Amino acid sequence: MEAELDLVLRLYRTMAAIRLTEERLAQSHQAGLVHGACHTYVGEEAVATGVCAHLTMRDSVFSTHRGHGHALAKGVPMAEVMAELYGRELGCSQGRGGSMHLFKPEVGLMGTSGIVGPCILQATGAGYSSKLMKTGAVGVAFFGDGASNNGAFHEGLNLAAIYKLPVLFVCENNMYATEVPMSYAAGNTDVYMRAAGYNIPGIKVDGNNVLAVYEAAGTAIKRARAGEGPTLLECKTYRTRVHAEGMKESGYRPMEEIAAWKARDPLKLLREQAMRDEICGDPEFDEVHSSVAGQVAAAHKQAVESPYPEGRDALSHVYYEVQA
Ligand SMILES: Cc1ncc(C[n+]2csc(CCOP(=O)(O)OP(=O)(O)O)c2C)c(N)n1
Repeated sequence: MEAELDLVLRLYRTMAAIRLTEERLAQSHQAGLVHGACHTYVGEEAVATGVCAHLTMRDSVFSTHRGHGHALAKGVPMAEVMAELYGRELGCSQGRGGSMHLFKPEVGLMGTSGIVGPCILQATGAGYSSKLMKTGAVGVAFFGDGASNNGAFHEGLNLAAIYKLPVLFVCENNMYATEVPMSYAAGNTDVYMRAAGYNIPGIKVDGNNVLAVYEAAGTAIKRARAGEGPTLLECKTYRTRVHAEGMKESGYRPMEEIAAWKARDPLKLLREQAMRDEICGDPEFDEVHSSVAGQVAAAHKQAVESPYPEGRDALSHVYYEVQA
């Protein structure tokens, strides 16, 4: 087990990397550098960070339209994430995919997707493959509360349950699917309770508390690796920016609610907790924060300096090429 200080600063570093990358991407979107949509993960950083801290490169992550944080936490370099949104050669999908098609199988990031729901089934498939091949790897699906009302949720959880597959289903319940409140879309807004229908553990955790997410995910992943089957982990969280960059707060959620969640910022909560527990204080966090800020600035520079793909290469890197 890592020393507490190392763990706290490691988790903080990942959250800061996601936060500062997202803020840079939001500015880049305003400047017209981003081609296509840009759904940021600001406010939800603790979820990807706490879960991915337990994963190795052999474990697979399947993600959503809001996937930059998952990609970064799983180990895709910042410059490759940014360059992908800027449509450049350096991008992890060679600039072909943009924000919602981030892929880097070498580190186990098996894809972000604009189609809401299927990542649940793909992670189930990864769990099935792991079981057949006896690799010990875990499949992880990150998805929103909106996706939990999609048929893929039932199919994936049911299949994983009956075959006891090594899968972690992580529901990032930020209370809204675009502008539709979960309280309007579901009879029971507690997604974790649905686990009982599949006879698997369902855990609810404060998704803004990275140490709580880390602990709950650790238990679930240990269980998966031991062959005991899947877990549904519901992280209660909030996106503090608009659904997608360029949209406006149109009145579907109260400003006081946004302010209340901003006051529970996951980076701030970790600082406060570490100070209360006398693990470390602002100087240590500030040092990490400024070193991450330097990395983000360098990654952005590298990304904008990367060329756009040549027209003649439009059909390469699109399909898997079998080596002769
Ligand atoms: C299958 C499918 N249905 C609908 C959409 C349109 N859509 C895009 S984002 C979104 C909301 C998803 O909400 P949620 O799963 O809670 O994720 P969040 O955006 O809150 O992170 C919807 C419905 C889609 N992309 N795919």
